[in-house]
Amino acid sequence: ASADIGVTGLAVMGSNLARNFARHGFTVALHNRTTAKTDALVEEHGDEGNFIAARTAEEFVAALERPRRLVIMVKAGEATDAVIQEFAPLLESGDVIIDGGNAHFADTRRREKELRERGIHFVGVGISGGEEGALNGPSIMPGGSAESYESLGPLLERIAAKAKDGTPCTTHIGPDGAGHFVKMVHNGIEYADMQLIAEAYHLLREVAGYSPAQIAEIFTTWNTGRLDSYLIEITAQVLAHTDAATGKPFVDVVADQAEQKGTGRWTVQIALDLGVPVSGIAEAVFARSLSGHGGLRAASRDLPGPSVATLGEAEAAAFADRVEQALYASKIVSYTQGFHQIQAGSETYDWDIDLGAVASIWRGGCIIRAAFLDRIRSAYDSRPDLPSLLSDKQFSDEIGAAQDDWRSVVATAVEHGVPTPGFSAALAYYDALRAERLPAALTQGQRDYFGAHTYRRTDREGSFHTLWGGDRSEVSTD
Ligand code: NBP
Repeated sequence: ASADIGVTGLAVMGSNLARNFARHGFTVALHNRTTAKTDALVEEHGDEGNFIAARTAEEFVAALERPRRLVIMVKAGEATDAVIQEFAPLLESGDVIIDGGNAHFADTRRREKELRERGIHFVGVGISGGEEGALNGPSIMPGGSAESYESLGPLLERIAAKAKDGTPCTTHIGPDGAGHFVKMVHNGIEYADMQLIAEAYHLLREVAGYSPAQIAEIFTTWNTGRLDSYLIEITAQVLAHTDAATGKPFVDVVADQAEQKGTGRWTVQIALDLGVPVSGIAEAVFARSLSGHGGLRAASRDLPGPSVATLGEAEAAAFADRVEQALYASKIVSYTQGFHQIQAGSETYDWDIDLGAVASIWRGGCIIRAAFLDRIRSAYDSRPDLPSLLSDKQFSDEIGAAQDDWRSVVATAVEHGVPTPGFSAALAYYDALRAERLPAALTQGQRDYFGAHTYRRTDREGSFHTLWGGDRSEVSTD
């Protein structure tokens, strides 16, 4: 046995991850259900490092040094369970199974528990950065036991992306499903970020009358400032691209129906279970879903909208500056909501997640990497019990400075009939948090009226009910 680590499941992600390990000097055992893929990998990339190709599960396990470290990179769901069933009987106490697929964290919790009872460490690992990241350095979010990280961590730190200051973009997130949970919320934030960028584009196009090429330039400029991020950078490239077949802007020949694989939906489903208001992520998921209802949209095309003229050239430039403010403020809110969800998950499942460390490992390798994450990291590092990102002085000052423009952009969007669910939801969240009193008091009154659900008072302890159907006197229900 001489392999430092093994990878089973050699589709695009597994192959690239195996090559990444090998390029960093690790000997990597390879296995795939269809052995032709193993052969192809060795044939095409065998010269990049030390690989041991295994044809059977037994050969694969025998190739691994103990304690064995075995990465599963197969299709998430039933395939993962099938592979675990195949390998677990061949392993020994202290060995580590690593699931790098996009598993639901609840599945990871179940698998971890089952394998722990058999003495095997099971580490659910969130990996972000797509194929390119897997090969050249992803952001890696491992869960599982602290003991397993001792064995696995040094390898992950070698292959992970490095932030600008050289820190590896991986850390032990927390026990059992913590890594996959954080990866899920990462993807939810990614949905929200993409939606906000899409709304900014839509406003610049519809309200200010800019062309995709002009908007590409605006995004390129934004990318030199506080919005500096991978997603803004690629947005500029997509908008600047011309379709070869028609000569039209690429964005105008792509069908406007966004698809999704499900991690955004999971984020919202779990947020509902945890009672965390992630309205920005939810609006992003719904916006993709609405775009996909082609029939409904076609049937609604004749609904009346406002008749407002596109802005003139001079106004357009000032409007673009305001959109930058609105985008930045809304982005702060999305991250505030996402980190709230991680905090809530951490409390519910006893994960003790370090939020500053999460921000730190998202600084490189992953889709939401952004200069902005450095600031989130310092906000949590200087105050780990920060109730919310919006309580950080620097963020609250910035959002305070942006708010007039943010409101003006949302108002303009409404006047022009351009949908901005992300911007609007973020602003509503901000205003709701700020409010001295919310109409929730009235909601409680209604609930007490029709369902005797009781209410608490602002001036006295206890629980009360008003006899709405009788003399409307108040009774204590404690
Ligand atoms: P796929 O998700 O397309 O899975 C293909 C692999 O699963 C092949 O190796 C296939 O073996 C194997 N497999 C299947 Br399907 N059923 C199996 C079974 N019952 N037993 C054993 N092996 C089985 O590959 P991928 O796109 O490379 O993604 C791998 C994992 O990484 C997924 O969980 C994905 O969600 C996750 N992920 C993907 C990305 C991305 O950008 N693509 C990013 C981050 C995470 P075969 O060759 O014999 O059919």
